[in-house]
Amino acid sequence: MKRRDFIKASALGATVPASMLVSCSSVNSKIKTNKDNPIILSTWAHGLPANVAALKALEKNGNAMDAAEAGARNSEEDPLNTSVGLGGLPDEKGLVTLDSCVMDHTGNCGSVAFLQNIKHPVSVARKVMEDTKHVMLVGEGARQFAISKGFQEIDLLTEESKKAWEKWKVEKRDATPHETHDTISVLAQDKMGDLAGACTTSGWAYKLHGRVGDSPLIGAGLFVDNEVGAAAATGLGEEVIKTTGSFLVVELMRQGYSPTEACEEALNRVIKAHNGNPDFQIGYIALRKDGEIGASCLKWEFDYALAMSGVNKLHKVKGLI
Ligand code: SD4
Repeated sequence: MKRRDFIKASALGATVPASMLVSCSSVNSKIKTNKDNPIILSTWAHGLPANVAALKALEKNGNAMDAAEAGARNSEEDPLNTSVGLGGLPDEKGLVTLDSCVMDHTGNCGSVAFLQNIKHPVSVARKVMEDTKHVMLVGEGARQFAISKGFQEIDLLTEESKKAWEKWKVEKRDATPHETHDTISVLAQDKMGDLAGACTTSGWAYKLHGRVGDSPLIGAGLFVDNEVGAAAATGLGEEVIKTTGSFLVVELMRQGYSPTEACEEALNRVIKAHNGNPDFQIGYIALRKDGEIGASCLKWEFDYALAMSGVNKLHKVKGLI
């Protein structure tokens, strides 16, 4: 039985012998490093300007973490993006609450959740990573931390997002994350071949006050393993959390799945859990250490922006079901 077939069979319930596990864990040592060929991979169409900002950070001698952060900041300050930072649609109470995380090539990570009134949660997440002994700060504590680090407080609700929320309050219609699907995840590989990622969102529009999604959760919204690859998610956070989606994608790549196959297999778990017919969207992007990239989504379509070898282009994948 080929390794891939064996792994698939074992996922269906067969036992994995110890010899196979040893063989699997050594697979990652065979993944070559893509060097001197930076790659930026981001979710959705606003990934295009995010990639440009990320590439600029690399040009200024930034590393993969600088690039991923710069890309995420680009969407956070765009008032037209209704799922991220400024202009992000608020929760049921009309409050914009932000979730974000970063992870670098050393396995270090930082995260903020339920953060309010700060324009660049991704940079606060990075400060948590670099300046504290912790991984995650939430709510009022995260806001106070941000202010202590010099971040300015601003009102993130724009005229447009306020109007949209007022309309929703009258209609009280169920909104779903795939209606306002603009969460940005940025995966970056610098010229040294190191990987890093960032994920940032205002989350599910009109969510319950206090709701936190997958985007600030390491392993769910984002995961980076510098030996293997990086992955990130967009879509219905609750379902990404239940399958530890981004971690799963990276682990599948470690086991020999290609980046696209890994994204698909992670989504297959969700499809199975929903009897073959999930009525929501999840999209994954994956960047392997050797520079191969992949993406997949559950339903409809999903756009991702890929910048490499001097070309920054939007690509589309069709849903698996
Ligand atoms: C969340 N995953 O808060 C985010 C939403 C999202 O594109 O990705 N929208 O669940």
